[in-house]
Amino acid sequence: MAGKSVKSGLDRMLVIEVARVTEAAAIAAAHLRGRGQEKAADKVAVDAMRRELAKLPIRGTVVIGEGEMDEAPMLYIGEKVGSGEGPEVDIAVDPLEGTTICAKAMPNALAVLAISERGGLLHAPDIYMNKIAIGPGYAPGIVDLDAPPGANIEALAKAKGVPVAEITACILDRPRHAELIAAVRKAGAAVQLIPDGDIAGVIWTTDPDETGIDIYLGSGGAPEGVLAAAALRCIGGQIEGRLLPASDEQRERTQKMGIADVNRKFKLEDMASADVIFSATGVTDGSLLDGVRFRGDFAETETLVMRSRTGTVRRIKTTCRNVGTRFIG
Ligand code: VTB
Repeated sequence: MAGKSVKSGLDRMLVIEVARVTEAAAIAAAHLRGRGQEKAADKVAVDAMRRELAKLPIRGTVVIGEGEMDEAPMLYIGEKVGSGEGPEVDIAVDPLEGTTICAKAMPNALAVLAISERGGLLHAPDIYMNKIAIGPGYAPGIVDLDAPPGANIEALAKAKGVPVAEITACILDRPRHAELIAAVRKAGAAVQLIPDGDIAGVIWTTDPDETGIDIYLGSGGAPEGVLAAAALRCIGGQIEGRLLPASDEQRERTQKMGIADVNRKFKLEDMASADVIFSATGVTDGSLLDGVRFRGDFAETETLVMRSRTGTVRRIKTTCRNVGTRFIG
């Protein structure tokens, strides 16, 4: 029976299904905006995402999730999700990207999910990754993770045909980035610092006229790096990343996940190597997406959902019944 409905690859019908999943997580988390409760907000987003994933006609395996099985009760790496009928897919989730920004009701918290054909997403451990990303329209390799920041900024300005002073880099505001920030400014470019949320930071590079961001630089979570690569596979652009294991334990964990060379430089195609569908719904207002609006009995969401096979990018405004942290979509 299941065999009959199985299709190879990602059925385009899944686009709307996947959007439903991030909508549900965003609405749940939005109920806890500004409450100073990171963990609680994350938990309701995870619950909602898991509940919605269970309805999807897929045989899914979580490859980027809330953590290892022993540390995360739900959406842990390796967990099987979906109805159990349909294509075999891998799933990367960040039910609440920016738990702290949601807890503080600051801009750019998102609910994020990517789904790929089996084996299409890098199984990255939850450690840091050094990243560099730019938007579409540039020759491959014009920026390089291993080049000094100043050289990358200059190469990008040249390729864009603008003075270096017109380039802006987005960087996570962390003490560990002090040198990087100084080097970018010394090269003559501007720096936009963000408190959290580097998936959005990478996506901003795909539309510099709108966002003012040309390049993303610095270290953040490796899972967020894979999700950002999935987004760029759909929308265009370049990203490179290298894991930054900080201990023997992290090196071992990385190898256990199938990455033999922990120092390897990953390109977009290494992190998102097959067809993907990527979906993000705004939790708080941001420059990528509006956050959830509650209007009486209804909740309104904005979702960016894209599909790599066709490069179609959709923005979906949805109004659905507001049922607290639950969801009827
Ligand atoms: C980034 C950011 C995330 O983690 O990946 C960051 O995008 C990296 O970790 O929203 P540090 O906070 O330790 O720098 C998040 O902030 C999520 O925790």
